[in-house]
Amino acid sequence: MAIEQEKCDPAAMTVLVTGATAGFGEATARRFHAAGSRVIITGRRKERLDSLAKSMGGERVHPVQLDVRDRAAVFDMVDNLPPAFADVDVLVNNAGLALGLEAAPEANLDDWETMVDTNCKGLMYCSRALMPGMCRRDRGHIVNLGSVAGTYPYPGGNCYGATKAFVQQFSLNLRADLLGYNVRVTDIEPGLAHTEFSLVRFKGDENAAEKPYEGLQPLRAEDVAETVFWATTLPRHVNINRMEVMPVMQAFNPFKFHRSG
Ligand code: NDP
Ligand code: 8X3
Repeated sequence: MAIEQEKCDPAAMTVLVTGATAGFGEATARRFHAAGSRVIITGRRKERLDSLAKSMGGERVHPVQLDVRDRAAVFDMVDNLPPAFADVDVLVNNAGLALGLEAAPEANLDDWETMVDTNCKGLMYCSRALMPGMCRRDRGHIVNLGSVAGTYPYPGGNCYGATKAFVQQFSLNLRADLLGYNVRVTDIEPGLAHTEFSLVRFKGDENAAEKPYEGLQPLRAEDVAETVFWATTLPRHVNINRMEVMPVMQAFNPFKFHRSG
């Protein structure tokens, strides 16, 4: 039996990126747009969306100011996409953040709630809003931005790592539920990458934000965008379930022991 090897043509795709105002999301939107895709760019900072759309020449781009934590706004956006952008082929669930690096007993509970609301609930809302259309058209791809922090624990990673473990398992469970449809799901799990992530984590403290990157070459936003682009343009019968991507200069912690005396 001949196996159909339909290559996914980026120029025929409509791609929705959450958190397209910075970092991976912006680089991903630019990567797809440069390849001819129609892109829906979303995020809370409207001036950034407008300037990104302008830099793309205003063609094949639809900016929507959106806070992914606002469930009604997510569904409203999907219901009101202009016809040329309505059939979303690729959802990149990228919007997310880490807040703080305190040990759990001292951590700020509001920060924990913001991470859960954004990284878990926002990703759930966007996925749930777009999946029915993908199933109806029997065509689609959901790419979630997980993290190595979802697999490997580190001090201060507490709630952030747990939200990314949710992303990993949610992605795999979506695969289970979408079996039978030509709808793919991929969890991309980057390691240390130089974006605004650290500035957000350390709440604007530029010195603290730069420390993790000192003396090494972290991933760049473009590196991660390329993995998203690669996974989504593979032939339609291929599903990348999970992909860990680290800088060469990053590896794993050894186990630690606390010894008394
Ligand atoms: P950046 O801080 O550079 O970008 C984060 C993006 O998320 C921004 O566009 C921001 O837009 C958006 N965002 C945050 N909160 C919301 C919200 N409530 N609603 C809508 N958009 C929101 O970080 P990165 O590009 O590095 O991070 C992107 C994703 O990758 C995140 O999920 C992060 O956890 C993950 N990741 C990052 C790694 C790293 O080392 N950098 C490594 C592994 C994973 P705006 O503020 O305009 O809303
Ligand atoms: C971001 C990578 O190591 O800062 O998800 O948690 S890390």
